[in-house]
Amino acid sequence: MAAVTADQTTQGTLGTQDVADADRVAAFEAAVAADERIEPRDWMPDAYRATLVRQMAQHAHSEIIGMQPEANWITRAPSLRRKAILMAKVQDEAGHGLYLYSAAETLGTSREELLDKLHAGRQRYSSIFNYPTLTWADVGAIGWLVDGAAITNQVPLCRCSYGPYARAMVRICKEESFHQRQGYELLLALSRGTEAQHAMAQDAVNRWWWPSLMMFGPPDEASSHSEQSMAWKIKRHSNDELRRRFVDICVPQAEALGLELPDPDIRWNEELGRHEFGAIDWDEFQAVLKGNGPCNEQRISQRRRAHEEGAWVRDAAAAHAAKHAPAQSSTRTPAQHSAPAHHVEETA
Ligand code: FAQ
Repeated sequence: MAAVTADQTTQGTLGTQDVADADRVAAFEAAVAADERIEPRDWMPDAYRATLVRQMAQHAHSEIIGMQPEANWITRAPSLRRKAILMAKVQDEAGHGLYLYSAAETLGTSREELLDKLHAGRQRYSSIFNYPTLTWADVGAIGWLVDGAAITNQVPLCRCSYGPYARAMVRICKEESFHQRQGYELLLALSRGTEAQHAMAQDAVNRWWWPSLMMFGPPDEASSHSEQSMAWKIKRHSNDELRRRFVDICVPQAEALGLELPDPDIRWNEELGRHEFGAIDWDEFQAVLKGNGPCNEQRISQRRRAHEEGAWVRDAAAAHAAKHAPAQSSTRTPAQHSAPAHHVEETA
């Protein structure tokens, strides 16, 4: 944003405080209207900053909690090839968390602070990761549907008005595309396999379809943040718009896979130029958000345990960085490592 920076305001180059405030608001709004990026040193309204921290933190937490359901299957992958792919995918999710926590740090919130809030239940992560992975086919369903929904939601975030978030999303989306493809390919192999394999793939799709639609958030009329986030160009589309786009993408893919979507009400509406679909169980969504999903307790306690068990890694990294500090460039900071999620047994 070629506008007013914090340095300019603290140096008093804008005259009285009131004029400075009005100028800063005008410069911010003009930059958003012109589709320019807001950068960390640009002035921004407190509420814009708070909204970004909320969304980016929730997003980062989702990436690292989202490692757990699939990590559950690393030791039981059916072949070396599948195991290598799954390990790479789960590691990618850790990397996405890292980019997003780093992007959130540019807004003045440390990774430590955000993790503390997650562990204390004061910040959310995506509802989808509170469902269990009961069979190997769930790995395919997550890739196809969960990563597919994530891409649909996140490609527009590459044009988010906040520069560091938008830039982090570019690489994340490329990696999510690989994740989606591997899930699709896995499901295709099962669908074309034995009768039992086909049934396992269908069962996984039956269980993951509706929760995937919930990933897009509440319906527009119940979405408290959408209007303001869209005005600020943090979000580019409403929750329902993206959900509809996702259904339109999935219907032909399900046909190609030879699998059914578990919704008898899905049908093409010629007039609207899109698919109609059945009612989503928003009571279930709210119950999961309140902590009553099948795996909420397991996910958060596992995350807390992984964090505690990783304390020595963070301490060692900080000690190493301190020891070598004089030899390093002043721009480098001690690495802070978040412990990877460990293997967990699904219980539900
Ligand atoms: N789960 O007013 P809105 C992934 C909350 S990454 C839980 O509509 P907003 C990759 C919302 O926070 C998946 N909470 O909110 C992967 C708000 O709470 P508050 C994560 C939800 O922010 C794949 C309240 O409801 N992706 O999958 C959910 O405008 C495989 C009202 O909602 C992102 O985070 C939900 N589903 O829109 C990793 C993308 N939906 O503050 C591993 C970035 C809503 O009132 C394996 N985020 N809430 O207490 C976004 O695009 C937006 O934040 C939305 C929600 C669209 C999720």
